[in-house]
Amino acid sequence: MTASFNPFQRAAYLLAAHTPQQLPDDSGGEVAFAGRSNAGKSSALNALCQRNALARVSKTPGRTQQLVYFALPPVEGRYLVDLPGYGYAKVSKDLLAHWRAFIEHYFATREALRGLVVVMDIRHPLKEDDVYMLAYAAQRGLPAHVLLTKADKLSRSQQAQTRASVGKALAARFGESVSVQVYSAQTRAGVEEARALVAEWLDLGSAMKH
Ligand SMILES: Nc1nc2c(ncn2[C@@H]2O[C@H](COP(=O)(O)OP(=O)(O)O)[C@@H](O)[C@H]2O)c(=O)[nH]1
Ligand SMILES: [Mg+2]
Repeated sequence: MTASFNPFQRAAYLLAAHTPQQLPDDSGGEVAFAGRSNAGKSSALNALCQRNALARVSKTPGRTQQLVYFALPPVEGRYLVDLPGYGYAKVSKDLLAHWRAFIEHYFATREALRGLVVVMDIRHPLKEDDVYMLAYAAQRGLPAHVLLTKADKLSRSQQAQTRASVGKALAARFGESVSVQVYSAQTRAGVEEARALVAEWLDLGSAMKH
């Protein structure tokens, strides 16, 4: 069996930032992962990295309000960033305001940010907060990519239908800067496609040769 090379396989927890001051040096390259709580973001990250417990898969959503950085050894200065899950009703107003301000600051100022991945449950795509996140990226001229995850919950034809309608809505709103694919952490469908795109954004192919 030939497994294709996975540059994320050695991904390792680096730090969790609650404030902008705690972020790593803004000199490398990073790709941020966003999504509603329970959309399947942690599972999507784990599948991407071919790891079981890199990002914590949780039954109690919305607890963590921090930016979690994963390093990508042996390459230095490249990160995957797990953004806090949003859309969770039980978060207090203060925490929500703090989180919004932090995320807006992050998107507005973070030079290292190369692209945004928004993870959506394929059965509930394009909620208001998802569109906000995509708009933050678009404002910066950053590319974004949508993972329609938990695809295993739908039939093939339903998957294709949702992909097409979400693609159309995204193109109308954001033009060509946002792409979309079907994904499943459970069956690994679409994992290699996502890996290839994130690796390209991070320029990992050439970074590994040097
Ligand atoms: N069937 C199915 N369930 C999934 C998939 N991805 C995540 N889940 C489940 O959805 C729930 C939330 O997943 P998690 O990754 O913690 O979501 P997060 O809150 O967005 O990080 C968990 O019960 C996961 O097992 C998938 O691709 N297929
Ligand atoms: Mg999570």
